[in-house]
Amino acid sequence: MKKLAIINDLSGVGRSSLSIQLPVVSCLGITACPVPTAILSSHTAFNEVSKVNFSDHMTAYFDAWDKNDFRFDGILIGYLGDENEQKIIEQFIVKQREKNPDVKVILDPVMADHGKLYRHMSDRNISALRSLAKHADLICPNLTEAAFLADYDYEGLRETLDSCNHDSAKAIVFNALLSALHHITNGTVVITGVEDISENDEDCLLNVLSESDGDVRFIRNPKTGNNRPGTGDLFSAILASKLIKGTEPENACRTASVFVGRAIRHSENEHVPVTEGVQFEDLLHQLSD
Ligand code: PXL
Repeated sequence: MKKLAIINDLSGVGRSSLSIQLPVVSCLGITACPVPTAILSSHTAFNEVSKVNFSDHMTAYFDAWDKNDFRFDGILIGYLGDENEQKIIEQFIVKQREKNPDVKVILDPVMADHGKLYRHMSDRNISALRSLAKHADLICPNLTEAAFLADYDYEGLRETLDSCNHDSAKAIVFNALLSALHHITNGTVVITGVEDISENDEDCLLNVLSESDGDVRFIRNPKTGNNRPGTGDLFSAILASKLIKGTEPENACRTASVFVGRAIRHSENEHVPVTEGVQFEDLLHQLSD
């Protein structure tokens, strides 16, 4: 059975990060090996949050893994407790690549959404994530994170995209942003969950996939409800699991985005409060089929 190391926070309430990724990865038939980056009482969209970073313990954690000669088929990185974790994670990646040159590193640069950094995030986190992106085979920022990584003005980018009526115009805008992102990573880039209106005037979520050979593809799904916390974590967990099982990035993105769309629709139908994320538990069987 393939093994995926999942480096992300453990948040008690709100279905984000490890809380959603562990069951999803297991359900996809992959052994999920968590590395907590921080322990939070809930994700940071709630008013009261208690947060403890794991950075002081992470080196010993990885050293023990190394001494046991644990090897992984993939490494999925999400929310960092603080920017000091970047170097420790980079050392872990380098050692794993020595043991297994085919290990796939997937970075979801979790730091922001809707034009704003999450609470506890700063410029230092942006630099740390830029540095980690150099080691990644694939990065999957949302539009805000892509703008921060590429040092673009988010509002300007959003306005320009909104003024484009056709995909050919949108492709020009995305190509410029993607070329900046390909300067910080040699890997594939997927810009996820971009709010979009299709050429038939339907609200949809757009994923923009760009492999390093320069081919850019748009993957659209109908918008099925409100934006919710944890959907990026859900997307990246499915994407990473599919990639290490050998699925091509485009198909992996399609599977991930269809499931995220269903989970959002189901959460709307069940009247789940937005801060509680997506109700995925009773849909998990659809992933294992
Ligand atoms: O889902 C992204 C995420 C992960 N981890 C923490 C968060 C968020 C988004 O708010 O607060 C702690």
